[in-house]
Amino acid sequence: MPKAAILTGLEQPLEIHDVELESPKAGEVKVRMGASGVCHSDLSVQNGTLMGMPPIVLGHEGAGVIEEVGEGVTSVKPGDHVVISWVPQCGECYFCQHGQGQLCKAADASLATGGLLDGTPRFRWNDAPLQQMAASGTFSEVSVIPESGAVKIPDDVDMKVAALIGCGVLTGVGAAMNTADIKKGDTVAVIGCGGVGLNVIQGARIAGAGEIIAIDMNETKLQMAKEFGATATINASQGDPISQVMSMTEERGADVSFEVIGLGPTIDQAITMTRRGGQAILVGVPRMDVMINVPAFLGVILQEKTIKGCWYGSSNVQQDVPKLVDLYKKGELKLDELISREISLDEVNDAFDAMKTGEVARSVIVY
Ligand code: PAD
Ligand code: ZN
Repeated sequence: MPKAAILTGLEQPLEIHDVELESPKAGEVKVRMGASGVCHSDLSVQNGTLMGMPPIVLGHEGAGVIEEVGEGVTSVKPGDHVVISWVPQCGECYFCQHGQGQLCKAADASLATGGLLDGTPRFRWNDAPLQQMAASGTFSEVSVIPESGAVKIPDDVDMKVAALIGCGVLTGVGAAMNTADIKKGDTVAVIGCGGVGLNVIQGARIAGAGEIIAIDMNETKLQMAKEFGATATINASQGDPISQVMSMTEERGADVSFEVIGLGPTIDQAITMTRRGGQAILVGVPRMDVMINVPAFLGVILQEKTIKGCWYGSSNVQQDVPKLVDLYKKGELKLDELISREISLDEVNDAFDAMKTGEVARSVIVY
């Protein structure tokens, strides 16, 4: 029986228990986890910002080794190393067929139910089904996921790095390279320099941005942002970031702004600090009741601003995971540097605390 970290109630610390795990059904695979990052979205399920009904095994940023495959599985075999995609992309629905696999229709069922593609989870605990976050549940030594959620990678990629690719890197780098249209020399502003925001910064650097303004309230994060490619920093705890971005851009605003926290006020800041004709990309996931406050005519139409949501970095995981691995191997993507702490599964609550104080980029559970 694998050990897993279970959220038993909203705002409760995770509990480590032995859980039962069924064999993979047709089109599913069993993965022995090598590592799992702790992402803000895990914390957001714990505090009720994101849906997910306890009891549930959290964790969605993981990588591991295939241990068993269900009937009909052809893309991976036991022994293969895989990155886990928390949006399993079926390849067949309207969205997958239109180059928007990140919006896969089949994946919706798992997000809504806490199960796999058929709506049922493979974990059991206390004689009842136990949900798994986003068709993954990577805070477990072993998990069963859809075949389409297992993306094969070379065996020589460190599991910790591979795990980070599964969410923070695909989302952050993808936001800059896929969701946004960054032109050579553009000025980019990034609000929030955590595990995802630092990846937006390095994605913007690779996309050719000229100036990258990093905004955070934590000095350590701003220092990290510089290592990841930021050319200027603004500490948002020491004054209004909008006026500072304006003065850095001849009062025009940034060509492209990213919000990577998930708060109403910073979403409004991102839109306001975007120049006329520019793009505001919203990555952070706010509470369900947060509204975007922007005047339709003076704020959007006359300004011709694009306000665009970003889901999973607009990634096609089968294409983008190998690309990111290549960029990492060429030394263009900093991934080892994202790992602030290596922890064991039973230290996962400490990782949540560290994330709340903003002191880490990523804590990574090593199994
Ligand atoms: P994180 O907690 O590592 O980073 C958040 C950062 O924001 C920290 O560095 C904080 O110091 C900083 N911060 C907090 N408040 C402010 C403020 N008012 N002004 C400036 N800086 C501030 O989180 P993360 O990087 O893991 O995740 C960021 C968000 O992205 C979070 O909402 C998560 O749920 C979301 C996310 N979205 C997707 C997607 O597909 N859209 C995927 C993965 C994560
Ligand atoms: Zn995540």
